[in-house]
Amino acid sequence: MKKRTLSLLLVLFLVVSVLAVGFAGCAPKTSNNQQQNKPQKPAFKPKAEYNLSVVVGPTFWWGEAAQKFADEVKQKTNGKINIKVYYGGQLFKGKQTNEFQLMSQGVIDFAWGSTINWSPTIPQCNIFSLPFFINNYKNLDALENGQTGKAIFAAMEKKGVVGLAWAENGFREVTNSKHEIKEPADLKGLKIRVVGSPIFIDIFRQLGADPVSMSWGDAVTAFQNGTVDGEENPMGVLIPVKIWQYHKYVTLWNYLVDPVIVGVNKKDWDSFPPDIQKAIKEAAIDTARWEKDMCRIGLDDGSALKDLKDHYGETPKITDYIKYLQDKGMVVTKLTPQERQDFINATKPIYDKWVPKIGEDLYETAKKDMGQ
Ligand code: X2X
Repeated sequence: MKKRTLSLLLVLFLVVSVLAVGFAGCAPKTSNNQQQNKPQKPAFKPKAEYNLSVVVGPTFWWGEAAQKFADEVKQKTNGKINIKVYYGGQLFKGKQTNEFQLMSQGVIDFAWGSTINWSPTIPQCNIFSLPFFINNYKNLDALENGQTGKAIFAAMEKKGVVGLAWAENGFREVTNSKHEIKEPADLKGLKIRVVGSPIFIDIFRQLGADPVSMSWGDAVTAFQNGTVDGEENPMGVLIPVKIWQYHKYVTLWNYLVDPVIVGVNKKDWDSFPPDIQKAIKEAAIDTARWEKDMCRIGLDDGSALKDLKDHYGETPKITDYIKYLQDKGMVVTKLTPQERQDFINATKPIYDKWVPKIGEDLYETAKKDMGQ
């Protein structure tokens, strides 16, 4: 009896062993190994709230787009990712050139930031600030979508920020309260507020003006108090800030361009599962496209207005920014090719100092992207 039980147990053991080996053989080996070796990633737990930094206020298209982005992210992630927009530079307490650094440290999670404000940390961003280098939207798009854009995003990523999309501030125009600016001599002695990036001080000194650098918040106070004679900004800022209240003259010289980048702290980004990353990236691209359209209405070949109507089903209130400024009483000056050439010649020395800082390679890459 005992012997029989023992033999039965032995047979049973053998059968179970054979079956177990058989099943193990059928199971996909890699997944088996992966399961054993891979450390279990903790389930994704989003922060209750992510913050987002914008220099300007909610009435600027740039500011409006940031809120659209936050809304779209919330909707596309079924409420999992909740972004709060902080306007007027609240997150960097006045010093807009600190925005990138704070984002790379994780104090700021997301930002819709100007390349001018980020260029003290990412010198490659100064490529957009070389005077009379980019000149039109076709060149700008070629840079952003080409190797130049890739190189800038790579440089950002090395410093802890992931670039999600290219939005826009725009081609910057010079305004002032004294007189028309048609040639470099007209800038002589004018006190011009410029942004914190040092290339702007160099450009305006080179042109004979008296530049003073200030953050945006202080700049608006300086316009109101008349402590500066002029400033330079794109339509997307000039119109919402109602620049005609302070300055009568605007010269459309398109001397340089200011893209806005939608960025996110890399640690935040890496914490998101792929489906959340995809949703955020799509929202960034979609809202950046809308914002670019808003910045370009009436200034491009008509594509921006058409895209707003066809893709977003929108007809904006103002469709001709230049006429709008004229209707508000501003004197709008367009340069003749010769006048423009005089400014180009006068700012050439800026390249000698700044191309080495930006990097000769990137400068050559940018020219290639533009087909030059
Ligand atoms: O400060 C400016 O002039 C502004 C609003 O255009 C930027 O943030 C670069």
